[in-house]
Amino acid sequence: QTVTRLADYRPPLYRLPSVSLTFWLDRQKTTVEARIRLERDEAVYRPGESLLLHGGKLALESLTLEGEPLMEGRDYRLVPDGLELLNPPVAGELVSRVSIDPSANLELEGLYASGDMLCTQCEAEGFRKITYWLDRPDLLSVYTVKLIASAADYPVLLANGNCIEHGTMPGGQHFAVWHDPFPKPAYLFAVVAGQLVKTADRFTTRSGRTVDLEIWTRAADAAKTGHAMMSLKHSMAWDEQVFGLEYDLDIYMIVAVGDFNMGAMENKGLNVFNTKYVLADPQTATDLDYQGIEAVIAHEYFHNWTGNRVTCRDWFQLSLKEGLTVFRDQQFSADMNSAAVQRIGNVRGLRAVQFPEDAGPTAHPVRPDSYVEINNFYTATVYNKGAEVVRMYHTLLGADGFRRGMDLYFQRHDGQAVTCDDFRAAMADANGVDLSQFGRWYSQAGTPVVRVTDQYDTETKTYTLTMTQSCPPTPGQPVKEPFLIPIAMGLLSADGQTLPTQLTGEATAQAGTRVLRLSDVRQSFTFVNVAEAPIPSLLRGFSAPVKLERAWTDAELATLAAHDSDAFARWEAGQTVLTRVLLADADPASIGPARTDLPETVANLVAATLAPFTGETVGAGADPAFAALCLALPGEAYLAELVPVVYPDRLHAARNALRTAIGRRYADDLLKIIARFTDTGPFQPTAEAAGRRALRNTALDLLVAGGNSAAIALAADQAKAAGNMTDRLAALTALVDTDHPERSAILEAFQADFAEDALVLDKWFTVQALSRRADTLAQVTALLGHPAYDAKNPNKVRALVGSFTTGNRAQFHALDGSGYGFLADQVIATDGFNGKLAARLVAPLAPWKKMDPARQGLMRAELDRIRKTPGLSKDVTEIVEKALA
Ligand code: DPP
Ligand code: ZN
Repeated sequence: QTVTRLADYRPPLYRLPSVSLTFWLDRQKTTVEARIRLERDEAVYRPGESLLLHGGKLALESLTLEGEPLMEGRDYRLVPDGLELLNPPVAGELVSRVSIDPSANLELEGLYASGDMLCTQCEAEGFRKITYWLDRPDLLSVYTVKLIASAADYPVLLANGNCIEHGTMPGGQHFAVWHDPFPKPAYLFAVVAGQLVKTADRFTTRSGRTVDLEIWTRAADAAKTGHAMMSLKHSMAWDEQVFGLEYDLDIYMIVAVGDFNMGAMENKGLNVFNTKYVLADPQTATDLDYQGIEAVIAHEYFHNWTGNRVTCRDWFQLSLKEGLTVFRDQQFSADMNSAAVQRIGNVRGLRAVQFPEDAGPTAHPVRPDSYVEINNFYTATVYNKGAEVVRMYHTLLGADGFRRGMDLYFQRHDGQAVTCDDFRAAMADANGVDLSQFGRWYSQAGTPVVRVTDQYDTETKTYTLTMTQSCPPTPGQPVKEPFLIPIAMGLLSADGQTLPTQLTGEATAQAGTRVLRLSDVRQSFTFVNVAEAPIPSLLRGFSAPVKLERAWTDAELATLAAHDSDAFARWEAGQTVLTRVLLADADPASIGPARTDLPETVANLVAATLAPFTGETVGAGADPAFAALCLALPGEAYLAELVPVVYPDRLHAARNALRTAIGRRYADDLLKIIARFTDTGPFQPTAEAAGRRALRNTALDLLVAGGNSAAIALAADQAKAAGNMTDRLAALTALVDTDHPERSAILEAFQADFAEDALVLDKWFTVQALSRRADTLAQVTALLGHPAYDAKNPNKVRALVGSFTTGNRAQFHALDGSGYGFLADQVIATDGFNGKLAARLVAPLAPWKKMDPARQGLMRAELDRIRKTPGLSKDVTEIVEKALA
């Protein structure tokens, strides 16, 4: 395996300032001509060096330099990675002609067919599958692209930038020429051709320019673009208001594509999106889908500045654009919806996916040091932990300081390809602070642990918090240096009042949340004039991606859950209560029947959460969305992070038993909530309305778990007839766990109702893959043969196979090894045509060392079987070898 290392970075030997591409588009045989201006960089080039132009799966038809044909062997050589120019000139025009077969491209990277359209995906290294090129993000060029195709088959021809010419040609052909004035790296290149219709709108920027907004879809989907368009306009306005960033081209296009490896792609002026993140209407999309669309539309739009205008020097810096852009889309969603609810959702996601990654065999720093296949580093660590790292600048410097840092970053680096260190330097220099220690967040992997002890002195009225930090070893990093950790905090009295905080040496006390900077391995913070022994509220808003431990008493947690001024901290205190019970119940030492009672700590928490919604009127300030989150038990993936040895069945059983107990004991209150929050008017996709639906459907889920027959009957009705997909799917999800006599008929009817809607069928596959019933793997295996299933379509594979292996932990980890065998079969089959998708699928097998001894051997055996498969992609090989190392 070839390893690429950050330490080996060299700037490109050549500049390619401009390129003209001509595409003769055809499904089976597309020809691409590239006219490239070559200019040697004498500061980098070493005499005698050849020039490697990257290329993969290209059939070379001709190659000339300054009009002279080049001869293989003498002038160039074809090598596995591309084409080597043996005596590259100081400067000149290189013209290549290659052909490619989009219909055979099932890896969905480069130029490929999706349905009857043609489209591209170039990030990270797909452009080399279109033409020979120096395919690296620090090589910026101006592109002019001519597309030629059958006017009947491909009436719409799109590329980056502005359309400067179009017309018809003999033989039923037509053409369009696109020019993008902004120099860009090849990974932002895009082309789309097909039978598409556009939904058009306009946005006027704050400087008064008009931008055409176009969302391109299949004709049947055009009616479902309204939410995406509105989200785009909100994003454009938000980026102007919050960061002073305005859009730069005259046109912004989004194309929805049904076959896509990722969520979406920020190609300059021509985003290509997975249909999942564009199309919505109330009958087919859930509240979660609406939120996902808003977030991803914003994310790709925000990339225009953080990613495109300022891009990455090399792929090790991926988090420079992704961590920053995820942070920006999170802030946007927080402003558009409930900030607390958004933050809790972000943290739940981080804990469910990134914490396990950081603790497993593929753990890597936010800025990795090496990779075999860069696609394996589009991870929760680079994206979501990267966003937490950016959030910490914001917490440490404040909103204004962060903005100053952003302004300086753009002032210094607009039009450049830069590093995470450049970003950190801009933040430090704009604020006159030293952020050198902060750099360890980029270079050290692993989730730090902060342990807190405290002491109150009644005599002197002082209170001392002592924090120690450590970080577990990760592959290649046995020892860690201390991090700079911002701890947002406050103090509460025993009855829940906010206490002012005054650190030793400070002249006055502060009222609200303050940020302590933990930078040493062990550090104490002493507060003076503390009237009584306080309850510390720590890591408010989840101010750092760490695990914080303190031995709160049950009474303290109840006070925090009821009274903390920070909503995240209130939620977190409740989660700690629930987590304690679940971990005790799942402890292998506590063999016994599943619980039927409810511990008082949990009962008090649930009662307090439900109370505002069960009286005559809803309590003032009570937020249904927040209540729904408080009633959601910690996920099994997160719980697994908290135990030394994982018994997935025990965690699952403990969680089920607690759900059931809550559903039984609070049946009356939960039924009242269902009645109170039953939607009567037309569907509104607002955060408020979504919050009411969330609380109502959480109540339904708990009641069904508790075996409540009225609720089960209601779930059946709602699954058949609810007027919106949120309620319908929630009911179906609850119902599929049961043995309701109509279960199969309802599932069949749902499938029939949406037989033409690929995205709803994805939900239908997922709902069955997540069923708690013991026959689920058999069902999933049968569904692989369903006519609506398509093993080549990433959304389908993720919906059925991925949902089962990541979302149905108890059955995936069945002790007979059937779940592991199933996944290995799917990985091997998928790897035959799409290594990128297969490498994502294999992840649940990787953390075998954390499992109980019986499962370890079974998982390992399947990893071994995958590794021995002939012709395995380097994508899967890299993950499997790390897992087995
Ligand atoms: N760059 C894309 C995104 O995260 C993923 N390929 O927006
Ligand atoms: Zn991104």
